[in-house]
Amino acid sequence: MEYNHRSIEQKWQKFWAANQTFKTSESTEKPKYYVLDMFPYPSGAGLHVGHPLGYIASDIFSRYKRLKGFNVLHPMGYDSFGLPAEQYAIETGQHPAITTEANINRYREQLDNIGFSFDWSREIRTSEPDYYTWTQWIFMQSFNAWYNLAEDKANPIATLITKFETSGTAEVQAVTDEDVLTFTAAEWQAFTAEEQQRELLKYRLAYLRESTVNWCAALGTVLANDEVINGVSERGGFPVEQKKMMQWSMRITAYADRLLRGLADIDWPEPLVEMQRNWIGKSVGASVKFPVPQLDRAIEVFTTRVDTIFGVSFVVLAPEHEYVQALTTEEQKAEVEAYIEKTSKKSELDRMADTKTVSGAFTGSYVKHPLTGEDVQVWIADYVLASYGTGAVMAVPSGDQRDYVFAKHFNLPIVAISDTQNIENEADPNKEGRYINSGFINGLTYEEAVPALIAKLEDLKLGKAKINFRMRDAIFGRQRYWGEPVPVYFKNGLPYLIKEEELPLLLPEVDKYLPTESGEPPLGRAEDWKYQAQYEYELSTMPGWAGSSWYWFRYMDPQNRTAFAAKEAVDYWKAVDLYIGGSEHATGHLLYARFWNKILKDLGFHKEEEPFKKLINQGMIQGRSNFVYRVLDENGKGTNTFVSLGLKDAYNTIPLHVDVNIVSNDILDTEKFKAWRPDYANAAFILEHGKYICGTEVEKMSKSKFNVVNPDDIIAQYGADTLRLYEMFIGPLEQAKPWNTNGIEGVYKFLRKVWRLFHDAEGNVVLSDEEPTKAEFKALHKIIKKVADDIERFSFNTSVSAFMICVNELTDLKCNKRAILSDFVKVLTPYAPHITEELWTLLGNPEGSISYAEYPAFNASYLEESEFAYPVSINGKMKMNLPLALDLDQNAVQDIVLANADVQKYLDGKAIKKLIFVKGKIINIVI
Ligand code: ANZ
Repeated sequence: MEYNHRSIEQKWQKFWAANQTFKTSESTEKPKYYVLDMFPYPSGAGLHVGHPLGYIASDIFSRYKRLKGFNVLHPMGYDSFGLPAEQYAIETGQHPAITTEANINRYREQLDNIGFSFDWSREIRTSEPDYYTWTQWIFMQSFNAWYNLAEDKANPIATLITKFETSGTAEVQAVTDEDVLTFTAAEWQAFTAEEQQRELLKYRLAYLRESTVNWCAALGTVLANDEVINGVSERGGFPVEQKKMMQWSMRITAYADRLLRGLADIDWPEPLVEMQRNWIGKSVGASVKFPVPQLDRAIEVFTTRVDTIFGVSFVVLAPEHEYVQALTTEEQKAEVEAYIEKTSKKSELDRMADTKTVSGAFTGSYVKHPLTGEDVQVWIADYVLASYGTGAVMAVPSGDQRDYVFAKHFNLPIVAISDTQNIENEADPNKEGRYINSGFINGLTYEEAVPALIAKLEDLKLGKAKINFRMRDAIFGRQRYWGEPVPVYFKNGLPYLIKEEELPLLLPEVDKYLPTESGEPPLGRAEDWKYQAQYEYELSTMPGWAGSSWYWFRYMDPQNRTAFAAKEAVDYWKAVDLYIGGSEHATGHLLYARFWNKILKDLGFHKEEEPFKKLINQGMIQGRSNFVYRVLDENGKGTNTFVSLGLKDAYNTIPLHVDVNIVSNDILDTEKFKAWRPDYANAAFILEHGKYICGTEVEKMSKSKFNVVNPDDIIAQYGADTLRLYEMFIGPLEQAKPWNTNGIEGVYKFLRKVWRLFHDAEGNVVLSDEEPTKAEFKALHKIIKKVADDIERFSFNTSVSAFMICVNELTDLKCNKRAILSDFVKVLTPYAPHITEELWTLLGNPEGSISYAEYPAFNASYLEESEFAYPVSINGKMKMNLPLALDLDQNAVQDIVLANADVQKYLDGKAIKKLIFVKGKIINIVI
């Protein structure tokens, strides 16, 4: 029988499904291993060959780990809430649940074709009520929790209430909103229930607060910073304004330091760790107060350079700072208001990016320098961000470039504060010299000055050491339909949770997936949708990241109706051992998932500080586009003639993308091209050597570039095993690389060669039970070692070439020994599971057991050489090679060498003086 990938692959895919071969349970003696893929958003376009890259790698790893005796959890599901389905619903009126279901079915079919060893009995979908019940439940846990700094962990809110009841705020160290009250136990007791709720909201991990958002009125929604480009929405180009709104937020900042520290304990790619580190953005510095006598308050600034405090020449507030109005004098009012109006149109991102324009306005007021008592001008400028630090800076033109440019522009003083500073053309923030013009720190070094200043400021109660994080609390609401409803209702303007037993709060039906006429989110359209028929529910839904921030737990126990996962399952599977996915999730998903993991840990639901121990980013597979060259006439108009790549320079042409599926090895199928589009039906071609050669370029894989390759097409032609091997073969997993089918034939040929090792020319199975030769053992044990080493290093591409070498060797040796081939298929099965199942059966094993066979043990002695071809020299001149056993001693060697007929010829009857012998290296005869 010839190798027939189609029938073999279908047979085994059916077998695995029918026998639930990859169904995993917790009750086993084997050690556990959890391999997770980033689950897909099921889009309408289906999978292209880039998507399964990571899934193939993780599947190889999972299959390998099973062979190594591990109980492997390898699940798959769908991140099925999200914008595209909703956008489609708006355009077509089709319920997003329906398109989502159709897309999932299509994904499933495509995934099944590739032969993954997923435990499909554990499939999850984030948009199913069964699942989002628990997303809502986790939200409730966060609402019912506060961050206790004394224990450096979240605690149930009940413990905070107890503290308030017994000692007020005196004993409480918490991460909170800025405007918390200070009160005694008696005062707490005297608060009304609503006052108490309002105060607790400032402590909860999930809380409501007013935040500045990018509001797009035309789309009726808040947009993330990266959805706003140059002040307009990325989608549709509608105007976006900065607006204050009550929004649900998650107090991720409470975890900033733990999120940072945790990075040291996980094995993630360094660039990714660095991105998270920057995102968290820890700055060590000081907060300093500049008294404002006229308001009887102080402006607090955050600085990382308290040592420059004597170089302060003015103070700058963000235009949104709460003191701006009170500080603006009558004379400056018009200017300040005009400036605020102008700057409100810019997003924070634009403000950070713009380092060129210098703009600002003087408020007309002064504050007191905390150490000199001198008057310091107060300005507003948009280079100071409202949301960072305290929204105010002490400006030191000699130390900070933005302050320098600002001072130059507005003619404000610039004073050098260090004897080594050169501030002719720019700020010189050096810390090397000794201080000058700096009061009591004059003559000190940086290391001496900082503690002295902090101590002084603390004495004066005008400052203290402070650590600041760049990270902001995460906004947790979208004014959208297709997401999890927030399980909250409002009474007198205050939010309350629904009862746990009332979960899930189902996503209600609406007539249209658009905001209401009065600008409320789509859920505002739901009829009779009220808690206890009277209280308004929260109308925004959860953000895209909610469902993916805990999904790895659900796979541990997906059908559980009484918990997000049973304690036994969570204790058994613990954390994800290997997580594979794209680097685009570096700061979104991967940060939020770590955050929720820590909340659930703090509240006692599991014990793992970090959810993903090892993480690998698979590189992007780019498209390899093909071009045809349309000839232009003398007026520059396109003709219907196309010239081949090599001849195009003789013509005036424009390149056009052509569907890569009608091009093979860069040669265009001209008949298919004519049939591709009606206007090409009469196309004429200028060929080279009888062929039309297309141009190529590596670009993003996308429909508009006609370079999308569907794995289904590859599988139909070559089979899933070829696709799997080929995806690994094209390059290192982590690297970006173009898809290029040119080499796929070679991989396909390799599998046919494997097949032929088992069959004679007539296609009969011929296997021998003879003892293998040394050479056969050597070829086998080389691959046993190589593949295990490669997989453990996640170097999958190198294994594929090693397989090819091994099969060539076995073919040359005409090896059909059962003992060799049966180990060989075990080594190959993670990569090519279908053909190896079939061959395993041909070897006489019970059907379908290769997935749980044992990875062959490596025996190093097979790789040791037993013979060496010695170079034999006479008087230092190399004459010949002589293969000899390596265990011979000098005497035995001498006997053999001298008896050798060729050596005799060279000696020509002469007597030898001596024979120099170095084991494994040389033989030199001296005559
Ligand atoms: C005085 C000073 C002197 C500063 C000097 C720097 C150099 P990172 O490291 O990013 O935390 N700053 C503080 N809050 C700000 C805000 N809301 N918007 C814009 N800038 C702000 O930087 C902290 C430094 O950035 C602070 O230290 C402050 O300027 C500025 F030679 O204070 B510095």
